[in-house]
Amino acid sequence: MVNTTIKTTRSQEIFASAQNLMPGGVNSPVRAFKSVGGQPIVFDRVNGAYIWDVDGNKYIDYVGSWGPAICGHAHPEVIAVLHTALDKGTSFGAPCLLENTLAEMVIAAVPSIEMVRFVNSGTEACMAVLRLMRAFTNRNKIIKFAGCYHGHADMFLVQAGSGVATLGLPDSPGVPKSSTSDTLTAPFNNLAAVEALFADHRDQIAGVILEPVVGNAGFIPPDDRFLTGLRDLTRQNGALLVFDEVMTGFRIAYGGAQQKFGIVPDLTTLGKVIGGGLPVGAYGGRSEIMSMIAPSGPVYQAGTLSGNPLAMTAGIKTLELLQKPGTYEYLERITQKLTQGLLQLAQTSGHGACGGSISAMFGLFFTPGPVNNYEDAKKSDTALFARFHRGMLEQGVYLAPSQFEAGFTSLAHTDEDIEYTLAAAKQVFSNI
Ligand code: KE4
Repeated sequence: MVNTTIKTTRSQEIFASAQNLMPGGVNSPVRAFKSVGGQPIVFDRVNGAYIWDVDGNKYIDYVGSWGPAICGHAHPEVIAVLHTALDKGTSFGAPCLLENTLAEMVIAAVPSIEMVRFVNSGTEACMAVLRLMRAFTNRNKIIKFAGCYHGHADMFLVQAGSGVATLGLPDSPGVPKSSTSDTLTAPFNNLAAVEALFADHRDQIAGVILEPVVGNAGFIPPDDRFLTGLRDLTRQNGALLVFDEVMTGFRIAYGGAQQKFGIVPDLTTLGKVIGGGLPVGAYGGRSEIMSMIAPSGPVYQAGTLSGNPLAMTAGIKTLELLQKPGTYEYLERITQKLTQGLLQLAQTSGHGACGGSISAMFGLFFTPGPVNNYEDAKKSDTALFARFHRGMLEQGVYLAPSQFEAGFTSLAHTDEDIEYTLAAAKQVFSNI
């Protein structure tokens, strides 16, 4: 499996024609390798910890479809139940028992969730939760954190204005100022900045939304008092605390980051893992808040394929597999082994690096660090990261194609896979 120079002829052909068919040749920007350069890889199939490209190259996969593949790709038990479900049709557009079953599992697992609504993506979940926050508090402003990603809805596509206490400025063409003017931004892990925003906008802030462990600026865990501090500040100011656990849900722990850190938000968004690789999102929280959602309440949200029987089926089986004893201990062990090994190799080869892992989520920054927020993360040597990414690809290891993404392991990754990855990294670090 050791690739010295991977053959990418077929990838190049397919990607060249893709560029004439879809913007940038992709259906999601990060897949185009823009931040690591070089030929994007076109893939053909996945299984367990591995992914194969259209030229037949095999890679150990640490992207895992950006989170859903926590049990390993194409888990035989997930595939089997999907085959059975398929014979009953692909979509009902009407209530089905599977929605009850997955809802009961999510409610039983996630401390903040008494009632849940399924949608089709994390973006949809975050859009809906924002509307709900505003309706429940009758306030319009929200606080998010620089570097945190909550999907591509207008209200979240902001950059902090000059300083950190000003209103959000659109971060993309097509996003009107009116959509972002109520979005305030603060640095992650900075309680004082949040306190200042509450003081400057007293009684106007509906809530605070964050990735409790950041994965979209690279991997940035919360400081010890940060989550507790946000819980206190939101309560003191009559605002809601929202954990966007689309990435961390059922990955950091079975009950998500909120179970791991013992902080119960008012609302939670989910996605990825709970659909077992099929399109899914969800938002949930206290019944008092969720009952405002149509048709039980006035806050409108809807979706043709929400609660889709195939996504529900894959999600149910995935969560059943994750309930097995020893799951999270295994994920913690192999991910620590990987991350600590990579850090040690980077440092002994003279590259400044920092990073870490929690359960099956990890990250590595090419900067001495520490990295406590997005500003720190941006000090990373992204050119070095790009050379590392390409080198590892040549060695048959597929890492997320951006310094500002997290890495994902699965129950299918073995000690041998980790040891192979570390041997490959040793070789790559010596060459870059
Ligand atoms: P989706 O709309 O992509 O299902 O979810 C949006 C979202 C919301 N919240 C968090 C914390 C997320 O991580 C995401 C999506 N994550 C990215 C990974 N950086 C998806 C990969 C992509 O955009 O292609």
